[in-house]
Amino acid sequence: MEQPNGPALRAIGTTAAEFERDLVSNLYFERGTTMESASAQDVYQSLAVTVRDRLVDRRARTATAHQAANPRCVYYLSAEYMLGRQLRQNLQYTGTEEVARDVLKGLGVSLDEIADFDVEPSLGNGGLGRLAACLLDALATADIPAVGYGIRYDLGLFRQAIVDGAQVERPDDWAFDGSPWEFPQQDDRQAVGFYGRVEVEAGRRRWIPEETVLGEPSHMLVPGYGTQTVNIVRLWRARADSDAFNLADFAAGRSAEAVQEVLRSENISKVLYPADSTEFGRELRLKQQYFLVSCSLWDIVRRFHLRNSDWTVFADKTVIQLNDTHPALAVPELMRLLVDEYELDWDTAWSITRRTFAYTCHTLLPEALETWPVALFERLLPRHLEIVYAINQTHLDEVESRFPGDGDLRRRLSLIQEEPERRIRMAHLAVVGSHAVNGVAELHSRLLAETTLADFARLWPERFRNVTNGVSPRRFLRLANPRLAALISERLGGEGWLTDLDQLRGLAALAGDSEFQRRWRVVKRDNKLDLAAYVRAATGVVLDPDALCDVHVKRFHEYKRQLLKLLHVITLHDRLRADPGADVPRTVVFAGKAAPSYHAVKRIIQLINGVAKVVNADPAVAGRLTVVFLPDYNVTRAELIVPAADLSEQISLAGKEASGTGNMKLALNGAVTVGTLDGANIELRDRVGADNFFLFGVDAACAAEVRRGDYRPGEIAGSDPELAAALAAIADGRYGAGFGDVLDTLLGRDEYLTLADYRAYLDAQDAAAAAWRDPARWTAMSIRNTAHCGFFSADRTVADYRDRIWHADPVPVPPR
Ligand code: 26W
Repeated sequence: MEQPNGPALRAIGTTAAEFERDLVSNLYFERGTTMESASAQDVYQSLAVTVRDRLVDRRARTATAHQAANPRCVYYLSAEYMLGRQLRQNLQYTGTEEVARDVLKGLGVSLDEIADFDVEPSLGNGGLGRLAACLLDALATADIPAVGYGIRYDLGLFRQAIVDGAQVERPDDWAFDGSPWEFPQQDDRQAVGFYGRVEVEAGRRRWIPEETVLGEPSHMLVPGYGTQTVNIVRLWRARADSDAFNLADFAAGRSAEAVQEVLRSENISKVLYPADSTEFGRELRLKQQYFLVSCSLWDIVRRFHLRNSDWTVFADKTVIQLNDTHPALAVPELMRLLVDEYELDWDTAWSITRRTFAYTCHTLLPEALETWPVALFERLLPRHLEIVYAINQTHLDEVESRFPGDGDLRRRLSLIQEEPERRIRMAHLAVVGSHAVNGVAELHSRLLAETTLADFARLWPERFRNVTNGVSPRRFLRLANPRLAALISERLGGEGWLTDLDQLRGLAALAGDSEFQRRWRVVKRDNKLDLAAYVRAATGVVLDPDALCDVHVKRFHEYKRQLLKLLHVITLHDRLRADPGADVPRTVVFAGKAAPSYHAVKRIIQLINGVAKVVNADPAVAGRLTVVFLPDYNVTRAELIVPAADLSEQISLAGKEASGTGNMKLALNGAVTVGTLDGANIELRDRVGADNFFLFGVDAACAAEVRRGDYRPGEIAGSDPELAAALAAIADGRYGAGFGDVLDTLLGRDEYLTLADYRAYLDAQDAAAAAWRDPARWTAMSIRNTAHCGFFSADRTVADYRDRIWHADPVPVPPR
């Protein structure tokens, strides 16, 4: 349990001497060694503890301030968090980076070497998980009381290796060497039930679980930037009861059976599901979701009761944001707690529940909208099924009263899908149980209200809002791109822009300034040298730091159209073999993971590596075109690639990418976007100006139209010689045999209109090449992109959530 205001604190000194004293004593008392015999891991762990302790004090004062203020608190429920490495962040947020660098130097050690021992806890798949981390960072920076809840997976998102051009997945045991950033709290364990039956006791329905697992929290500190607030993210780990090990089996030599119970329990938080847009429908996944929800709601109610006793103020003190449908079970779970455990009447409980929850949807893909078989639900969560039915009854009664006799509407709005199999629609449950529903970009929120959730938007238009995503400028500019951050602070007269990103607008006036342009280009080139050094070490591929650095980095999915980028590369290969001057010197960087069972895109990864191998070995294009696939893309890799990028590929089919956040990170770091009118690309183009954005392709309405119509990709291929040549090159096996399956997806259905947008895309790329040939023009475009990215700060996103959904006020935390 957290102790506010703690003992007299030794570890808050800011001088180099005090820092060194604490580091050396942590080495001695935490690791039992001295600098003379310490390993790099020892130094890393001790450095981490030394920095962490400087945050603990702020955390204690935050807890004290929150206890006293009894504020409205934001609880963020997410199955995924991509927090990134913590050491540099915490050094920057405690203002000890330079002190640490000097002290370590004095001890004969380089901070950069030690920092490489910092392991990123990759407890997420992609956009949704990273957004959660950026929002927590911005919440703390805004002094808003908040707790993030998640699952402490033992194994994070798989590590990706490329073997003979193909993705190979390896387990990611991120805490193998122990993570110094987490605080396990065994005394806060919580029992979570599964299966069993429902009984009636004293007229009340009571769930008797057949199986229980313990949920043990460990939290990580979430410091605000330039403020005292330190919030937390609480991650739940499944533990077996201490008597789960079956000694009798063991004594009888049945050792596997002996640990069965233990494994079954701890399996729940063993591994993150690596799917980022296709539901898995596995029982263990549903158990993970209920495990997260049960532990978190128990903790939220416990915190409420620390300061309040009257349930009627629960929704005034508590707002729970559902990060997509993955934690949507929180709706029936809160109802179960209020009605079954705390014996409130149904209507009071329902009113509290609705006023407490808000739901963010992060996708438009039908296959990503989770539904669970009623049969599985009934077996695993029998009481929750009853509650879902009761909620559905209340809901459909309201629908009937508002739209009498419209059976179709009731069927469409029901929480239960009846055909072909009875399944629970988790998005419907989240909408019905929430007072606010938002998409993550203007187009996305509009399409949600017009298509996916149109019937609900008609029923409750007042609930539907938009909150466009944002990114943390602390992580994705200050930390990832210190060279650019220093140049910006120099020209803007300080670091105010880091917590007020609109100040970047001050750079626009310098867009044409030749000296500033020169400095801007030097920064970008030095970042490209860093990337080149890493790429050479990791893949052997040599990058030219003066070439146009063209990046397509994100999860692999057909709608993100990595294949369109590849068709461009193949066409460039053809053009350059015919005319070396056909394009500007260009480096194309691909990076991203594919869900292990998503074979179609794993084939695309193989083809990309096939193309890279041939192009990079082709003397006809040497020095003109280089292609590299960078393995194991994650937050740390993004921090290396984003600052080095010149051209940002945001080429998804319009209407498919809910928002995108990589687009924001790249533009913020001076990359110019080539993109479609999809997700937040639209708002990005509106902000940076159409002249500073290479637009192409059909828009969402047209894409839907073409999809509805008689679309013939084969004919497009037939009518465009360059496209036909590129497809033929694949068919002929120029980049490796047997990629007919990839061609079939294009010449067959071409679900994501890759061929339809090909020519427009090539034209946009030619326009980009033309701009790149004029360094003054390109650099001005680059500077304007950064200058006009203020809107895409996660601080603005949090301010919007505050104004439109959370209505939670900051609680200032006094300095010591
Ligand atoms: C059931 C499996 C599953 C797992 C994760 C389905 C869907 C998801 C996520 C919602 C996928 C995701 O990460 N969506 C991305 O969320 C980002 C943050 O809002 C957006 O910027 C991206 O456009 C969106 O694809």
